[in-house]
Parts: sequence; C-alpha cells; structure tokens
Amino acid sequence: MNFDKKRRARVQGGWASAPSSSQSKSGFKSRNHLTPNEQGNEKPKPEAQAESRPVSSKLSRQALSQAKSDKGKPPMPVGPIWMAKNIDTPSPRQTFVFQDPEEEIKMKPADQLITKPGVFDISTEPSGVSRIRFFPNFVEPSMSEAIYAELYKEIPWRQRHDIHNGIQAMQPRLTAWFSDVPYTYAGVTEPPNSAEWPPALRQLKNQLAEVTGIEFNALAANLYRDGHDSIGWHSDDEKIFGKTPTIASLSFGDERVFELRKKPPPDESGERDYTYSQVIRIPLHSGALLIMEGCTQSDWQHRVPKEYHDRGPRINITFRVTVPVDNR
Ligand SMILES: O=C(O)CCC(=O)C(=O)O
Repeated sequence: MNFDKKRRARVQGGWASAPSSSQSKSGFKSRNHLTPNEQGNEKPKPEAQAESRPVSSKLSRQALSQAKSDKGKPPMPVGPIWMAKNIDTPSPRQTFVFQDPEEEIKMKPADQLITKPGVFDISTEPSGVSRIRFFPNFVEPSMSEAIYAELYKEIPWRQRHDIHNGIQAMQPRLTAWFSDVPYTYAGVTEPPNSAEWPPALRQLKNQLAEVTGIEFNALAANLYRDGHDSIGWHSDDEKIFGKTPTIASLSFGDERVFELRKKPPPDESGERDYTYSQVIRIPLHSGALLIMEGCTQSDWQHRVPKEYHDRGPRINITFRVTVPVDNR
C-alpha cells in the first residue's frame, strides 16, 4: 500500500476510489467523479423533459391549487421531508390510512401479585363482581404453629384418587372433608363426615363467623407434604356450594403461592384457551386468610402449583357453606 492509498483508507475507508480515475475497480463511482449531469447540475436534455411531461403537468396543476390554499402559510420545505429543518412540518402529500389488522391481536395482561392486605375486586364480568379479601396475618405466628401441629395430628388425612382428562391418578396431596353432605369433584366423592370437628377447627370457624357474619358448615382440608404436592387448576363451583359461594381459606405451615387465572369465553366446542388469561399470584404464609366471594368461582380458576425448591409441609383449610338442594 503506497502513501496515497493509506491516506484514502484512513480518511474515506478502504473502498474509496482513486482520485485519478472516475471509476474504481469495483465499478462504483465516487460522488466527486460523477459528470455534471450525473451530479444533477446540468440542464436536462430535451428528450428527458419530453419523457417527464405528463407527470410534471399533472403535478403542476396540483401544485397550483396547493399554492392557492397555502397562501399566507409558512413555506413548505423543499426536497425530501428528511432534509427539512423541522421534520415535524407535515407534508401536504402525506396521508395515513388506518387498516384493520387481518387477524385479531391478543395480548396477555401482565401477571399481578397481591401481598398487601385488602379487598380486591379482581373482575366485574362476565357473571358479576369477583372479590378477594386478603388478611396476611389473620392468625398470629405463635398461634399458627400450635394450630398446624393440632391439625396435622387430629385430621384423618387420606390420599385419594381423582380423574383429570379421563386419567385416574393418586392426588398429589392428602385431604379430608367435614360435612353432613357428600362432596363430589373431579371423579372423587368425599363421603359425609359428621365426626366432631377438632377443637382448633371449631375455634377458627367461630372466629370466621365473627369477622364475616357467615356460619360455615363444611370444611375441606389439604395437606401438602412438600413442594411437589399441589392442586391443579379448578373452580369450587359444585352445585352444593350455591351460585356465588363465599370460601374462607386459612393456611398453616410453609408458604406456598396461590394462583388465580381468569376464565376466557368458551369456543364453539365448549373448550377454553387459557393462553392469554390474566394471572394473579398471592403468596400464602402461615396464618394468612384469603376469602373468595361473589363470582370468583364462576369467572376464575385457582391452584397451588408444584414448586421445584425445598418446601416444608403446609395445611390449608377451606371453610364453605353447603346450601339446601332448592338453592343450588
Ligand atoms: O391450598 C390452597 O390454598 C387451595 C386449596 C383449594 O384450592 C381447594 O381446596 O379447593
């Protein structure tokens, strides 16, 4: 590389053409070596003018009427819009046409996390208001430890089979049911159990009656032995609980995440596609009370998913009201 080549490589990049020739080896011309006509400085030849006449005469009529309507307005930039000083100045030739997208654009709403106490109206349709009341510290820590120990010992825990998508399998948790009426869900029937409730359950039932004004008469209990135990997506919408059941859920033991997802409308075959459903997560630690009411069972599903890190055992008890057959 001689000195001249080095200078060009430094100043213009290695592809700059030699100053002595109007065309580089690659066949590209640099702007400095264009002929005056190529640079746009020479008047167009008569044939070129003749070729462009129909277009330019059409344009000049438009330009004339534009000029009339623009009288008194600041002059429009000359040349392409990106060369104008103020690119925000609208060009009279710009028109924006909105076209409906051919396919419906679906967006999944951002997941939500509830950690603070409060009353949350999580949706208002299609059936009505779905409401969550959350009291993270309903039972104080020293009490919740003692309650956990009593429930673990006193409740007659059993592992049952249920059916999901036509497949029967052992439930990934232990359960118990306290009520005068049987409870059937997911292919399992919990028989009536009129045994006396352990004292801790009676006491909690009375406390809940004071807070909510509801006399709960049934209880479903779950024991999650570790993080691999879980309960899948479902709604507690069985007819025995009525149309808008209030369910009070208390947690003892290790923390687990409770999730809710909104039910989308069913398709023609009655299937629901949950891909774009809104999801709400509520971490439930020992002593937390979560109340689901209104249309939460009609319009939402809930679950406690498996976790893949160490979790100790957790007991969840859900107080419910079974309604007479006429109200179902
Ligand atoms: O363990 C929980 O927090 C939820 C239990 C539950 O979904 C149920 O018993 O239906």
